[in-house]
Amino acid sequence: MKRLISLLFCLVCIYAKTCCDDGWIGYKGSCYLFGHGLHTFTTAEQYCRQRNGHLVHVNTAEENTFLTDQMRDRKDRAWWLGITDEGSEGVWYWFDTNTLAEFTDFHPGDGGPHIIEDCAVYDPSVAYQWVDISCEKQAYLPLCEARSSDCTDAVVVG
Ligand SMILES: [Ca+2]
Ligand SMILES: [Ca+2]
Repeated sequence: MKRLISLLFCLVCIYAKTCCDDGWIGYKGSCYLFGHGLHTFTTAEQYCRQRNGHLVHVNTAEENTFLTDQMRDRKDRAWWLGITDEGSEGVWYWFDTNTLAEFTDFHPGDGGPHIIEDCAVYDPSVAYQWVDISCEKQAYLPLCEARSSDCTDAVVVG
């Protein structure tokens, strides 16, 4: 009986893990939205904020792989990352937390001290590695991330 109860509880937990708004995809405590429209960095970030998120903040290689797998299913499109080296050339900070990027996946030759390229996108032409680019270029899609809602915490209890 105890096992049955815990099984039922776990089913609830698994369901709870994907607590994301419609259209968002859940993965390990975050929700992701592959948005629409061609944006600059600033308007892409606004797009995400209007939906209670921010441009994607990639914490780990695992998260990056999850995202690039998703992108491969969405044709050859390029997506903004929430990252900038505006403050110090070649030193990349996450825009949502203003913290140094410990994980990056720049294509070789990209991500260096390029003065007019202070933002970055996932580029399908280089297998979705990151390419630095002008923040003003109105040519890329918004990829948003938000924390999944509190019900995820129930997983820890289980
Ligand atoms: Ca993240
Ligand atoms: Ca730069």
